[in-house]
Amino acid sequence: MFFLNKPFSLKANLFTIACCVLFTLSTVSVMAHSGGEVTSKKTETPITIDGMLDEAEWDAIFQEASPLQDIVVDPRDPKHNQDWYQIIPGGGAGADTNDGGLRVSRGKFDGDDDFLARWATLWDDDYLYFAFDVTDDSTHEYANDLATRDGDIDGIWLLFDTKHDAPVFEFPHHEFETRHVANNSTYEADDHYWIFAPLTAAGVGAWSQSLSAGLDPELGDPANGHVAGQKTGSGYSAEMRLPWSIFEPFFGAALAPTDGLVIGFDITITDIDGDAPGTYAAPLGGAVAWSSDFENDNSPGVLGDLMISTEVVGSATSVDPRDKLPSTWGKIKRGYK
Ligand SMILES: [Ca+2]
Ligand SMILES: [Ca+2]
Ligand SMILES: [Ca+2]
Ligand SMILES: [Ca+2]
Repeated sequence: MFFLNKPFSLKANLFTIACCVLFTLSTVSVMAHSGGEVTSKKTETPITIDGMLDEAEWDAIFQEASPLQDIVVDPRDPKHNQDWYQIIPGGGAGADTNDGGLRVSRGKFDGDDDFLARWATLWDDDYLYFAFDVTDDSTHEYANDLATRDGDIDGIWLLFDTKHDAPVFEFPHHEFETRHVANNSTYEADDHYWIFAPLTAAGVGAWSQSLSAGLDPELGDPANGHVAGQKTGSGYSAEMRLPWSIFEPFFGAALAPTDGLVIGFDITITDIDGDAPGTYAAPLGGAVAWSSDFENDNSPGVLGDLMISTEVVGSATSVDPRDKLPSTWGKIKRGYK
């Protein structure tokens, strides 16, 4: 150690400590708002929006995403092995329950056959794509008027903070206090969400509800082919494509998918069960979010992060992903009706 003199060593140590502090601070400041992080990779082949998740691109990205990205009621169950957070009851106007799972924000779930969602996202120059494979023991087509959302649905909410500028809240031990966030974060002009009903008597549908409760003229018109769903042997599947132009009125300019772009993002899935179906409330129904809880339609501060990557899906592996399809996923695919 002859080449190290003491002053240099002290300086080096101080420098190291300063770097560590700065690194820690910078890590904290760039953390996702509620912990969820997902990367959307590029697809070179446009996705066919038919509710069938049989594209090789979906196979490839689902293998990367599941089970760590699945929406499950108890992320710490060894079956899922997710190291995410627990919702602290009290958000959502006091309606959070946690009944049936750590991340359940409404109602009660009775296990993975009652509700479990595998999902993935891709993009190309025209669209941001989503695929959902939802396990649901009691599926229901929405049969009411599409122009207004009339009653609760088996449906999917996609929520966006297009400028990714919602306030950040830090909570220790992955215990997320949505009540505190709700009191300090509200929807602004760049924040928006859409509600999708993948199973409808009319074929497809979507609502836009954060600024007005009406049917979204672009996403909600079946003729545009942006949303499709299918019943499966275990529940239902859904595919959506959101034209990048749909974000422009909220973002205030063209939202271009560039490498490293981060958008605030979350998902809520509402589950109505029973015959006739009830609401997304206990005892049969429920609602659960991917990254936060059902406060996400009021408070963009609870959203997670969606990052755009220009890496082409499947390009990192030379094997055909269909040969590696997990048996459960293969079973689900075979269950399409
Ligand atoms: Ca498809
Ligand atoms: Ca269910
Ligand atoms: Ca915002
Ligand atoms: Ca249901």
